[in-house]
Amino acid sequence: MPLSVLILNGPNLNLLGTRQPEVYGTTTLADIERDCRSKAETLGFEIEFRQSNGEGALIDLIHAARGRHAGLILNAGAYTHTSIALMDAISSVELPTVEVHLSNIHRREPFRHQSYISKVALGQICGFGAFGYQMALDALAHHLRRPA
Ligand code: DHK
Repeated sequence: MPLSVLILNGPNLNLLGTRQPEVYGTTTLADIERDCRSKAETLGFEIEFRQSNGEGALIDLIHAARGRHAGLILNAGAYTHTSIALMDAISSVELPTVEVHLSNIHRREPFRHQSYISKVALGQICGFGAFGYQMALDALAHHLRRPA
């Protein structure tokens, strides 16, 4: 049975491609999903790829991932910087989580430097645009095959 990974995207990421392309690039979320699907195939993973603008909906998806997915890749958008509830959801389901951001949040406004997700994630990948999702899949594959 192949391992399954949930790739979860938060608010405003549905607008990728047209949203501030100088910050987030011109790749759409559909492009990212397509590239994640082919990368996952090479790694022998199944993936579920989702996006929601709602904090509660994201929390529900994380809860539902327990027992169904072996790991989580999360770009929580702006909730990264504000959501103790998302952080608690990840702790509650105990899923190995890789945090992703397209932009380098540490080079941006100070309010973006703080991440609640980092406190419960295996690690954070940021600043490499859409390629960060590919890196996250590799990181999760490495972790799941050789847990620390
Ligand atoms: C995406 C967002 O929507 C922002 O709110 C974050 C993140 C950064 C990204 O770079 O993918 O601050």
